[in-house]
Amino acid sequence: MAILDSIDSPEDLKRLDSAELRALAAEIRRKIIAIVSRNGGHLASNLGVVELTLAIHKVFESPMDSIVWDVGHQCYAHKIVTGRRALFDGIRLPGGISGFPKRSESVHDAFDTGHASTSISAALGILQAKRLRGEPGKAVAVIGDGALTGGMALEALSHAGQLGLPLVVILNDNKMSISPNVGALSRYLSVLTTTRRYQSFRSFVDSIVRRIPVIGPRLGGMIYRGKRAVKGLIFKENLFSDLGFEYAGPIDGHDLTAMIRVLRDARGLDRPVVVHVVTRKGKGFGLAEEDPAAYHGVPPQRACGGELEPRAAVSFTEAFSDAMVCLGESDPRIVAITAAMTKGTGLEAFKARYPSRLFDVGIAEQHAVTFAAGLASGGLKPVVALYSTFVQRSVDQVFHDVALPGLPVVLALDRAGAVGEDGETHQGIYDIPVLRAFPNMAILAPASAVELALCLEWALSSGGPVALRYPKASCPREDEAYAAPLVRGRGVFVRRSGADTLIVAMGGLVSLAVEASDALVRESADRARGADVYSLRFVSPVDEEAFIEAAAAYRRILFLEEGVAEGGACETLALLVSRRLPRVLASIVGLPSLPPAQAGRDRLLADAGLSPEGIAQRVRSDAIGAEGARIFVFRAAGDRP
Ligand SMILES: Cc1ncc(C[n+]2csc(CCOP(=O)(O)OP(=O)(O)O)c2C)c(N)n1
Repeated sequence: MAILDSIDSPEDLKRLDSAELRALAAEIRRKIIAIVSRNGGHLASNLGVVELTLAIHKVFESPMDSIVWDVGHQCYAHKIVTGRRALFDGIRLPGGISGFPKRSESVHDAFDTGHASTSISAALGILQAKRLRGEPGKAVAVIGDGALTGGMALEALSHAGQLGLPLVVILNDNKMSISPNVGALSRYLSVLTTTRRYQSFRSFVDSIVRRIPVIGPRLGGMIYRGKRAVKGLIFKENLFSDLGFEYAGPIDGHDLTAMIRVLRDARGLDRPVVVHVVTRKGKGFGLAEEDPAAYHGVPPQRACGGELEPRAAVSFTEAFSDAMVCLGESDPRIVAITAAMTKGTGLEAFKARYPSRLFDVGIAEQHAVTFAAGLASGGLKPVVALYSTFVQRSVDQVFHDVALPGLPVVLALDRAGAVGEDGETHQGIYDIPVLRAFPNMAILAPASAVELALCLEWALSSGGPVALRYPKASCPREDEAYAAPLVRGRGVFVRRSGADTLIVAMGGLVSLAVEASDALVRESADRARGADVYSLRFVSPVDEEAFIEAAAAYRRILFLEEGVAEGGACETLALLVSRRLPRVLASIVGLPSLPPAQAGRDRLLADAGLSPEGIAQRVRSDAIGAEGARIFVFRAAGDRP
């Protein structure tokens, strides 16, 4: 019988010896590889922390001790040993367990994560709460060297050093973010890990300094300061000890015995401690060890033993990538900024072509945006490529440093709209309500590869702040309308045949509306029963007069919002229609504020009524606006009332 079959809770690990734990680690790795190959998910990060997870659960007493996983993408072994072994098969599938920690899923998931660099703040808060409530237990933050580059992590280290609570920070250092880690902090960690001799020398000096006698409080204070000065002279600095942490490491993160020993010591301390663990991303799976970036996240059904899946049509990300390389050629002022997502945002080609004009700032979206604002003030044309969900980190920077002063910064927001299996933390559905409220900000939503390139070109020459948002999807077949020159605030008709109904769509929804419209044309010879399609192009600002002129000929307007329905751009346009064209019935279909967890993009869209069939059905059923209200927002199942 496999050892894993007997692990129903972390308690079951306590009775295993080192050899059994090692065997268990191998079993867990096999399970992760098998399930991730089928369901998709974060492979390399999870394979790297199997021993670390077992050591943590061997030493700490979860749930009394709270373990917070930063980002949370590396929690698979944790899920497997905390009572979710059987459920693991359904990870990331609709109705299955999440690929990230969820308090609603298990008492062992101390905090919900998904976005990086929150673990130290959260674990510190949890520990402080335990202390104030007189509850027992420790708190552990497990943070990668990538996530440590985020400003929040550094803010939290500073606060933890001040509070002095016995927080355990486990730094999982694999030298990788998604791609190789960047920045001076990463370089600093390398110095700590590469100079192992420094460590033994340090403990030697520590033991000598400790032997200096302490006599009386005043003298003691002097000697303490003296000790620090002696150590300071010899070691120059250790960032963590200078911030008030004990520092243990670097430890081989695949050596269970060593880790268990050090973590036991760390658990016994009454001060904050950083345990620096060195792991290998992708450990135990050759392809992932060789190319951890390619196996950071893998799509469902990718054969982990072999080749990558052949690519279908060009994706919006690839279209952005091509457009950046092309426009970069003609204007050397164009520079690109990414927050640890060179690959995900499609900037690898730009980096290869113009290496000095690509800035990977680490997982530091806030800095990325203000750095770009600085570049723009200095006369360059910065494009900050982020996922829509991660621009949320830098909302104030977008407002204060870009929008308000009207600086020409382009935000290229990938994964806008419904996002698949990563779940609710990664949805790209909130950027429109947030960004459209800001002054001077234009928001563009291209419907195709050609239109994306036009939009980027327009954005770079507009002289003001522009967000360009596009989905994680394949680009549709081109249409003449997509290639029409851009005019500020104006959209274009993509289908126009004199139907009764106008579908007003944006970005990735335009081609779905076109499919719906074409299907309606095929099924009825009566043109009036079909639907024309208008692509907004500009989510904001909208040229109201031009829009009213376009809308005036219709009896009904169906707005499709590629984001949350409420607070979106369509709501404002529907109000405009009700004011200016009172006989026209308007309704809005958009995404709910909390879409179902971890369903694929197509399923999320279909659930919300945004599939081509759903859109066509809405037109056919004549339900648009029929409920008696002038503006009707269709609610999807699961949306809040
Ligand atoms: C705020 C934020 N920005 C970007 C990401 C995307 N992201 C997910 S994992 C990851 C790299 C994390 O690196 P590290 O913390 O070192 O963990 P590893 O995968 O190497 O174990 C990034 C950039 C994110 N989750 N949150």
